[in-house]
Amino acid sequence: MKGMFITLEGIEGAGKSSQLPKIKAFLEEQGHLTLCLREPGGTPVAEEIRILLKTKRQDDEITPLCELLLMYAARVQLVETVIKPALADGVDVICDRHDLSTVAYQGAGRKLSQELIAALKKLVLGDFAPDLILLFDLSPQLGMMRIQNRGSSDRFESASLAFFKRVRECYLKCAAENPELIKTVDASQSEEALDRDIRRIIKRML
Ligand code: T5A
Repeated sequence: MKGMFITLEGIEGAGKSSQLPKIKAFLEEQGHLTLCLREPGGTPVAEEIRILLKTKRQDDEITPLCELLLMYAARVQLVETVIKPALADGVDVICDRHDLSTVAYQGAGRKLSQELIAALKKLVLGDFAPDLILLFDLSPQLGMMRIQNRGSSDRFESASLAFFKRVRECYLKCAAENPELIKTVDASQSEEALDRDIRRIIKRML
């Protein structure tokens, strides 16, 4: 049987990485084999692209279009070499971010055309899509506070509050338009409460 493809989405600091091992543990309790990945990244090539994308630099500012293409270069490498083979082997894949991040960050955040992003997605991924998207919804103010507690910020974390407001609004609009696929959880709750909500959603899916 084919594995399930679950992706985690939301703004910075929403708690996706913190919940990832808990989701893995829950699926394994149910007897599933699971693989945890992140985007951009997850293969040696894609991890190098991740460093390029996250590093702040003064000498050669990455343009929004270059950023979009790098995201998709990393994604296609991960999907073709890791995600599709794992799913075909019956392994569940949980990925910290996937293509909805591009819609929210490069589309709403960087203001690139959503038509362009949809066309690129179709070209690169065809109909490949997650079985479930968990949207960790959090106010950008709270997300930024959590990030600042961590210390230095990367290229994305240095964006303005207005940028993250657009990203959040876009996520919520997509969730409202696709309620079967995208399940929103309140990421301002404690980690324990969030874990309970996520288990409930995944249980219904199983
Ligand atoms: N990107 C990515 C795009 O622009 N387009 C794309 O297509 C893709 C795929 C990736 C960057 O790339 C961008 C978006 C990103 O900026 P990243 O470091 O992977 O960079 O970024 P994030 O996925 O946002 O990782 P973060 O670590 O910033 O956010 P998380 O994973 O949501 O949050 P987490 O779990 O690390 O928690 C952050 C802090 O909050 C605390 C944690 O202890 C931690 O200190 N925390 C909580 N505190 C209180 N209550 C809770 N419930 C908490 N949960 C966690």
